[in-house]
Amino acid sequence: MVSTPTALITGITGQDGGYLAEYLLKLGYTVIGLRRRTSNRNLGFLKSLYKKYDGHFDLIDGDMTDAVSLMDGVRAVQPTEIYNLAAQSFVGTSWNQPMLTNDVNFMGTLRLLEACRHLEIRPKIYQASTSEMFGNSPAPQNEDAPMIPRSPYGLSKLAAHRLCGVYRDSFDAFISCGILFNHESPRRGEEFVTRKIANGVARICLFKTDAITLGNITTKRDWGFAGDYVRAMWLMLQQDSPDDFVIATGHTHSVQEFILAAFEAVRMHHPKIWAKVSPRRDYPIEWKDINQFIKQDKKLMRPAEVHELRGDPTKAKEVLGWESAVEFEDLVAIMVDAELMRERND
Ligand code: NAP
Ligand code: G4F
Repeated sequence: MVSTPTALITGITGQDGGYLAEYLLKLGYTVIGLRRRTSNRNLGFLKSLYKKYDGHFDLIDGDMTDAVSLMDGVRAVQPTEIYNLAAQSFVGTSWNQPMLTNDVNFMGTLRLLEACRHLEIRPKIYQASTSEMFGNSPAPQNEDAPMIPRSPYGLSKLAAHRLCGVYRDSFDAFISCGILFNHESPRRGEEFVTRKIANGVARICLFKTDAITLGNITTKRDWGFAGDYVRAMWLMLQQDSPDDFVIATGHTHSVQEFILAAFEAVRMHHPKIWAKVSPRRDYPIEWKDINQFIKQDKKLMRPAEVHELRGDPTKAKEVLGWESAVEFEDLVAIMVDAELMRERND
């Protein structure tokens, strides 16, 4: 009898956890998500996976700060692959909660690796590393670019990244690290800038608010679509040997450009809505047309900023055959559409 591969995903309730679970289930995997205890047990869209993939999807309780639950979890599931996505992933919060950030992101990874080290059949492990590890290293950043993080978050992730390298070399463990640049979707957490802008633009265009309050809008990020990026995670674990890969689009845009593109998405795809907001309908929307809707608040500026991220995904293309498939303007439009729908139904 051929047994189906079993994946354990930490961080299943997050943006990437959901897309990855769907992707693996479609491939025929059994997927078990590790989920921490919260007082609100609302599973959101994950609930639908129980029904759709009856017997192939389940959740277990566990917390990255608790070694016992991780040991029990991996022993019970006996996964063939582990995707370690759980994290305190919000960079801004990492200055206010540096110890928690380190405990979850670095120590949590250490606990998980230790839980796997003595298993009879050791799973392949994917570690969610990040472009934040590069700090202000000059763009474009590839796998060999200097890593000089600028936030407690970036530092905790770099420590976990290096730890994975040490376990790979010391114990011959199959651990691949995906150095993922920013990836977004309608499932992005509300505090991240893309979701905040998409929602703010929708609310402005539906006359539910006057402005979006933001921090530094000159910073640049390499934004891709999360649905594309989870495929790269899976591909990394299908290789003969473990390795690290930059996953990115290779293009960068400022926060200001994201704002412009979000209003432009309304003008292009929802002309009737736009006509009520602005009498100017000629292309392109200029900053002077929308400047009135943006406020800046010093409290949202970070103590140290990463100014420009632009990944070089050459290795991922050559080795994994992976390429980002969603263009920047399309990504912005997908997010704005979703927020218009959400706000109209609200
Ligand atoms: P996310 O939406 O913030 O999801 C984080 C997940 O981690 C949530 O399921 C969260 O659970 C869980 N978690 C937090 N603390 C935990 C704990 N103590 N024990 C167990 N689970 C815990 O993040 P994401 O955007 O999906 O990103 C996935 C991973 O990729 C993260 O490690 C992130 O740092 C990394 N990454 C993300 C990006 C990006 O642009 N999205 C880029 C590079 C790297 P709750 O729902 O209970 O909070
Ligand atoms: O959306 P952000 O909070 O994402 P950030 O800091 O780039 O981190 C995300 O991507 C990383 C990969 O590079 C991940 F590892 C990490 O887990 C997370 O998913 O902020 C993007 C930029 C920053 O420069 C920030 O200062 O937007 C700027 N910004 C300006 N105003 C704002 C705001 N960010 C947020 N969240 N909220 C604002 O009001």
